[in-house]
Amino acid sequence: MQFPEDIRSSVIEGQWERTEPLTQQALNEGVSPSNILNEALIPAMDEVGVRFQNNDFFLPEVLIAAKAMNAAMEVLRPLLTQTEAKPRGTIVIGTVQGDRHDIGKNLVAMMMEGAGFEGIDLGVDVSPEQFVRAVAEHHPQVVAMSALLTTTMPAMKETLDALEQAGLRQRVRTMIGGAPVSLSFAEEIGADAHAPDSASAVIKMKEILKVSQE
Ligand code: B1M
Repeated sequence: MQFPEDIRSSVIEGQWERTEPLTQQALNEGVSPSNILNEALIPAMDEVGVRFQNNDFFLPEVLIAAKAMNAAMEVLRPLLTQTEAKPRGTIVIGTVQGDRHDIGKNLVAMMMEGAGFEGIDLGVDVSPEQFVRAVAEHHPQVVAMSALLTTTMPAMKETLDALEQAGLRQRVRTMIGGAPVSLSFAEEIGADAHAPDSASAVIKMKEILKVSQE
């Protein structure tokens, strides 16, 4: 197998039946899960995005590439979620209202779980009220929100406002992320942290909760 090219092309071409065994093979050959993610899977989805933007791909091609990406993530999941011994806290995570992109959010949730956090995953298209209910019910230390669309970024602010109105804002730290989301946007809306990718999301999470980085 040619790594990363074979996995990358199987995702771009939406050959999800190939992606799973190729991912397993790469692991068997000693490639680390993070290299599979960063050298094959994430660049493949970036390329799908470029082709979609250029009208070379349409929604069915994007959907089937996402299916291939998910097939690979299912292989990586047990490795990414192997927990460090000590429970570090609880996180409520979701993709904000109006947004159905969940690959990045799932990756962040897996990495958090792997770092010892308990993740309460609310899924996609999560309304501010659903976030508020989950915070009241689960008492997490952190609320983590993902958005992939510029049009859904305002839902992050709406969620922070809803937490404030419910009197819960001071009880939790908040983290936001997703391709269009920046640190300056986080500062603008008053989120406590921003992370550009899943690996730095874990580092940021430990920073804001002041738990050790090892
Ligand atoms: Co959509 N889509 N999509 N799409 N899609 C984008 C985001 C887009 C950039 C494509 C493009 O035009 N080039 C564009 C957004 C443009 C914009 O707003 N500026 C777009 C569009 C327009 C749309 C629709 C509106 C298309 C339409 O219907 N006409 C539609 C919207 C549907 C909706 O949500 N209501 C739509 C639909 C879809 C599919 C359903 C077909 C599918 C999603 C399938 C799924 O998620 N289950 C899809 C996909 C796959 C994409 C692209 C191609 C890939 C996204 C992805 O999974 N990347 C995407 C183009 C792109 O991003 N290059 C695109 C891989 C993933 C690992 O990366 O999600 O960025 P990402 O996550 C990263 C970081 O961002 C970060 O960590 C992750 C790992 O490093 N991160 C966080 C994410 N969340 C975080 C949270 C954190 C911290 C870090 O803390 C809490």
